[in-house]
Amino acid sequence: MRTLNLGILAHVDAGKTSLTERLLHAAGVIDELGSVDDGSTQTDTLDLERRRGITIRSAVVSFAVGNTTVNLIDTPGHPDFIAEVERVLNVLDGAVLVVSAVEGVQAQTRVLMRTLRRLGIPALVFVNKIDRRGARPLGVLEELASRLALPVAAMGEVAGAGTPEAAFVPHDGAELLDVVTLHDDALLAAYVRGGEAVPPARLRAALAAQTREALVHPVFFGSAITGAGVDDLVAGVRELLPAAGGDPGGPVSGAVFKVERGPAGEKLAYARLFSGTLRVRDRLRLPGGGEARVTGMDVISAPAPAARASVAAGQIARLRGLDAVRVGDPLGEPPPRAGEGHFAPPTLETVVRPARPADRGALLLALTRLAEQDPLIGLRQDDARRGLADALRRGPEGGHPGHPAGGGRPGGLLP
Ligand SMILES: Nc1nc2c(ncn2[C@@H]2O[C@H](COP(=O)(O)OP(=O)(O)OP(=O)(O)O)[C@@H](O)[C@H]2O)c(=O)[nH]1
Ligand SMILES: [Mg+2]
Repeated sequence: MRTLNLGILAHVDAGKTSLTERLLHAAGVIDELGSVDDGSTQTDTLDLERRRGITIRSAVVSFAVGNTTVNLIDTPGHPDFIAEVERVLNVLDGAVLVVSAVEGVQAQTRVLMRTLRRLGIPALVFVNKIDRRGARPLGVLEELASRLALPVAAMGEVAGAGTPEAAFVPHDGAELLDVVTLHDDALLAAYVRGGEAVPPARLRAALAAQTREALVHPVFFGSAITGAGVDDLVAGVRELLPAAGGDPGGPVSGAVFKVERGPAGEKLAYARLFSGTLRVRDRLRLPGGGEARVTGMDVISAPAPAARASVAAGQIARLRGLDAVRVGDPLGEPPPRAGEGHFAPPTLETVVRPARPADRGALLLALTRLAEQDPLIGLRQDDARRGLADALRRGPEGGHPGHPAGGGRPGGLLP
């Protein structure tokens, strides 16, 4: 089996979580389709996410298509939660950028796409909500090409846009030729010699090669709600995006992109391995000089995470035992894109005081846990004001967002 670590990214409300749900359903992982509006999806599991119908934390799910295991990471679209997206970007092999066929390209779409391109992450575009009144698939395709200056390859067109019957009609090969020959001189020469007789398989292979190099972004159209175009997107994910590489025999190198607490309060660290094989009971060096032992691990699988004795390069694991680990930490050798910040962090400082002084310890613990899950939150204790300052600080003062200097570490609270 090949593994593909795939991120779903978009502006707020574009339909990422609905699409994730639809993909799980299409892959047979879930029998019943959950809905964001009813608070019943697989990935929006926090109480606040369900009540508000928004995504706050990134969530990992997994499904298989053909010989590919896809680890899919649903991310929040609201700019306030950009830190979640930031860490996820470091572990992706590919991405699906979702754009609403009604609202079109938004400021956040531009921020995300620019970052994906800077990092050279291959990305497909899914123009969602073609069933909604006001859907304008051609206009959005044009916006992608002009406003984002994106080298796009429309993989088809929409029939009945703006109606519940809206359908995706895939292009046949001839229509893809124009885009693909732009970056493939050999193919262009074959085309010029032989007219339109370029075999579809050759065209598809050229498109896959160019997509993997992020030279071109194939654009699909569909609806997460009706399911239109979703099978074509799945085929595109399987055929056009690259599998995770990495040598399972090499030195261990990984990156933690999400931290959460289990039912008993134990820390669970989601990490992607880029190289090597990590086993239960292995000791790992952590940033800040400490060491920790992996006491258990799961891989994400349906219907529940599955315990494993080891994970290898390319895979995502949920690790136990790394009590001091923080989001963004490298594991073992520095991973590619280690410690890079991709977005300008928000700047805001706020003082938090317990309503009852006796709750001070509990408040400190809660804020410490918040800070360990969000790399952009730095926490410091301000005894002069007997308050806890929960500071979101930027670059030089706060250190790197992933490793805020001193005060950002739970252990480094100011006296
Ligand atoms: N008509 C229609 N509505 C959709 C479609 N996809 C999503 N929606 C609706 O759009 C709203 C937002 O959907 P979500 O899936 O939560 O969007 P999201 O991108 O995950 O939102 P955030 O995670 O909060 O950024 C919900 O009310 C969905 O029911 C679609 O294809 N068609
Ligand atoms: Mg969502």
